[in-house]
Amino acid sequence: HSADAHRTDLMTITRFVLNEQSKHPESRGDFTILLSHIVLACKFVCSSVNKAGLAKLIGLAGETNVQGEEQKKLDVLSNEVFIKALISSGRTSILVSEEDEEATFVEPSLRGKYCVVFDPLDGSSNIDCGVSIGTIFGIYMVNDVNEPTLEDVLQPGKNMLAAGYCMYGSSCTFVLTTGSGVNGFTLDPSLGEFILTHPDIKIPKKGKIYSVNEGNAKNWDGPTAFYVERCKFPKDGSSPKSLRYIGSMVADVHRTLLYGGIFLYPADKKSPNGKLRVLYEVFPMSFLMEQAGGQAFTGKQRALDLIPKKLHERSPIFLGSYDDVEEIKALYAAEAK
Ligand code: P6P
Repeated sequence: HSADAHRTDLMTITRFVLNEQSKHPESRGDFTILLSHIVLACKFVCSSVNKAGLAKLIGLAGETNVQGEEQKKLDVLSNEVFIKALISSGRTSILVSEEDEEATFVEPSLRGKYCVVFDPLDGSSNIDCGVSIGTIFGIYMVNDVNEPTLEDVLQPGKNMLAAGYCMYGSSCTFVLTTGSGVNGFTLDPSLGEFILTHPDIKIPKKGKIYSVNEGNAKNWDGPTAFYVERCKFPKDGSSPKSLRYIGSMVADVHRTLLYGGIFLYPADKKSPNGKLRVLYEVFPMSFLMEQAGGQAFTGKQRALDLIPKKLHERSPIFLGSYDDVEEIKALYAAEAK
């Protein structure tokens, strides 16, 4: 194969997932159908996010748009799009969204064997200044499709079958794991297809970047404060790490996945469980990090071992390069003694 042959070998996310499916002969293609609905919803959100800026600038957004309808906030619109797409896939039984206090139980005639937990537009407070934002999702198998219960979405993250995010930035990037590695796809707007651009992503074993909101330093506990201090004033004569903090989880995690380093949202005195939500922020990103050769830690345990008690509960999270997370684990272990 010459180099340019790869350029024409267009591997789309649809073909990629179908290839995965062919590895499971018993599969009836339910997951492939579910994922195609998630991908469609992401394409819609991508186009809405890209237009939002313009709509706002030329005054369409305001109170009403050209059709005189009330212009929906993007996160509300995104949530409706995902809920409708997931229900119409006929492959889900329970949906948990960051936007909805209660879980959505799909009506029996449209029920399927999957449960989807998602944040339809994470970091949406950053839209107006053009910072990248994203959709984050995780997929569980329902225990009994005839009797879906909240227990089906209060499973530890290690039970997730798949997880991913779609980042709406300078390009639209979809990153996915189905439990055998991590792959990245970039939307080609002219084709309307996600093309495989980052096959088999592996996070560097150790990085040179730490990513945390230093503005919370006053409230950090000992191990976090000590770790961050050591990032800035290394004792072993190595050069200090760089600080990169965007404040949009999908963007910060995507950079960490590709460049290496560590992303921290620790507990602090104000929020003893940190800020990020277990089901649809911590679990999907932790699953992706482990699948890419990194790790994810809550300050007490492996993030994916956590068993959530409430749909929207939070957890501190330290995720990224294997060796970097190992260092903070050692500091928390020493404190626990
Ligand atoms: P802080 C965005 O609001 C978000 O939920 C995540 O996307 C992001 O990582 C975090 O909050 C930023 O929080 O407290 O640093 O502004």
